[in-house]
Amino acid sequence: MTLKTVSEKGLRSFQDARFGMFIHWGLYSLLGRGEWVMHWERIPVAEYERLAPRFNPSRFNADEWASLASDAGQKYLVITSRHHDGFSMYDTTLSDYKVTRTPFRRDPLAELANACARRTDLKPGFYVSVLDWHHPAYRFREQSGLAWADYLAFLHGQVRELCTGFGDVACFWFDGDWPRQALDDTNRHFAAGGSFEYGTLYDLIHTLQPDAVIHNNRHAQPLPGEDVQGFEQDLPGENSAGFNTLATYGLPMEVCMTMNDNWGVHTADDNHKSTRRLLHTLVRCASLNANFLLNVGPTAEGDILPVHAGRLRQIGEWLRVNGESIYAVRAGTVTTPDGVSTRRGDVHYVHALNYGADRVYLDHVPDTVLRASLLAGGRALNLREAGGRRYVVVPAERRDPLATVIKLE
Ligand code: FHN
Repeated sequence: MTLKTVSEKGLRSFQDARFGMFIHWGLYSLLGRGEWVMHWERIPVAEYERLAPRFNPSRFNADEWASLASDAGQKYLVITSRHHDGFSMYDTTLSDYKVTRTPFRRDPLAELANACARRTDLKPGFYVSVLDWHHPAYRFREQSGLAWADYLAFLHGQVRELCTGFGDVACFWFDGDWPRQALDDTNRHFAAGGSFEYGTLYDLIHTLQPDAVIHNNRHAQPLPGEDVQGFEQDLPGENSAGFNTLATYGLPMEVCMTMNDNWGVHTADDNHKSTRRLLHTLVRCASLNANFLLNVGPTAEGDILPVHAGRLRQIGEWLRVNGESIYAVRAGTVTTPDGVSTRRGDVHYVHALNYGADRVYLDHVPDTVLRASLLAGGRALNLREAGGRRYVVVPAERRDPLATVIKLE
């Protein structure tokens, strides 16, 4: 079987988007101790299920989340349709363990997809955990008498629902299959009962949603049909999280990252990254041909934490002035000691991220470049040369404390 891939149009628009919002939201949000709370605290299935009758996020407003993403300059959002806890956050016909069977009764994925459809600048994407700590055909085949094929029918059936019920989807984001993970007595139930039949699954998506890219967070070499190579909590080439030992394989890339240290809301986690650090990560991603999918973990009431919303809005303010250097660009070729660059054709954008001195040195400037200017405001800069090296001087009062962009054309 020849595997399909995403359409050229879909891949281009995904890459052009560069910045997305990741949303981890589910029953675990009620406990406020991260999305792995069921596993870390060894909460039995029957006890965890008792969270469902408590789920009623009265302050959830899909248009507000969509408009925050838009204010941040994000072009797509990816929300957990079902995380490892097995609870479906949409009105699936394939399980009763779902959000529409809680007091909330509403379908947040449908509301978010509709909120995106009302705008022109945002598309929805869906996170799907292939690992399921709850499903009887994944974890409890012996007791339930179900077969692995029953789980596959559920997984593939849910993906079909997500492909057909929510309009245009930007991406499918799979998680929970970590081929290099060591198993022991605490996590033996993570092991799949057979193949996930990715070939069939990916062809289903590429047929029903030809413009949707497929990302599978396998922490391993991408398989045929996967359109994007992912990096979790690290830039390509870095490995602070321990997952990212891989080479890059020439595919478009996406980096996903938490704002603090957890994906799902954690009330004791105040280790929020600064706006500057988050923005620099976005800029560095763009300079490496990678998208940046920045996570928020909303509360069980349906609020995105104000501290996260604030950082998103600050990034958005910077993007409103400097977005030309981030959207629809590709990896840069000009180099600079204290920053990075992006490029669109013969136009180069150099991001001065840290100032060691007045001069911003520019190396590998192609001959096509005749002038330099500040992207913010358009003021011309003299393109000078000393000792065979090009440089510009950016006056202190013109520097952006977050990142200054020099346009070369
Ligand atoms: O276990 C998940 C985790 O909860 C979260 O969803 C992240 C997002 O990249 N992925 C897994 C860890 O690799």
